[in-house]
Amino acid sequence: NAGSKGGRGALIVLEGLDRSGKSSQCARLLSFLEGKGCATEGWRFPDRETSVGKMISAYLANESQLDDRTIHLLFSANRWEKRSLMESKLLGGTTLVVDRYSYSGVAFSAAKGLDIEWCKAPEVGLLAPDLVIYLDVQPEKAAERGGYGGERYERVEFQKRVAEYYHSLRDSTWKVVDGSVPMETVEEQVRELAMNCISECKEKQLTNLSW
Ligand code: Z5A
Ligand code: MG
Repeated sequence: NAGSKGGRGALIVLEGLDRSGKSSQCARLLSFLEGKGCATEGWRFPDRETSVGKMISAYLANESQLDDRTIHLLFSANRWEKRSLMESKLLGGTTLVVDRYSYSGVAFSAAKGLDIEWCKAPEVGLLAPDLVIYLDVQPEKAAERGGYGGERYERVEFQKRVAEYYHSLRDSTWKVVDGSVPMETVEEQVRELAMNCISECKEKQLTNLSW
């Protein structure tokens, strides 16, 4: 049930490989929607502000070591600790533009070698996105954008595995957008998908990820 007169907000997730442009496009979409007077917030996972998020952040910065299953569960816990706030925002009519979500969680951990079904299990029951925009960029092309570390070859190989797992997670909520074209071109497509989604999901029930 939509909790506000205008209907509920949409849960819009951006996914894609490293450097595919997710954060750039989330920011652009957010300011576009704000300009339209649409109640919107930008969220990202990991949310590094919480105590779980601080553990994740230390791990990503190589300041701490955690085994693969432990960090997987922390990423998932980081989404669970935001679930009820996410639900109340959406029911209150706010659209959430989310930079990475459960798909990152599963694809990255599976690419490290963990069983994909094991990876999916802790995500079940989180809110299901209304729209997942996957920014499609070849790993080699993404690597050229800079910000990649010294172990580029290894990273590109890893990103290729991540891309394969992302591919296996695609469902009816996914829209694949070519992320290798100029930012403004990507932005236009993202806007259109988002606007359609926002108007279509107003009266739709929120559902849970079920995999
Ligand atoms: N991770 C996980 O394992 N499990 C989980 O559950 C979750 C995450 C949620 C940190 O994520 C790591 O956590 C990530 C996955 C893992 N790991 N790795 N490896 P993060 O979200 O904090 O990562 P990030 O560093 O902030 O973002 P990113 O993914 O690397 O980049 P991006 O947001 O997709 O791209 P961007 O910052 O918008 O753009 C990158 C550069 O490309 C920048 O210079 C732009 O100006 C440029 N760019 C962007 N778009 C274009 C186009 N269209 N043309 C040319 N240049 C462009
Ligand atoms: Mg980013």
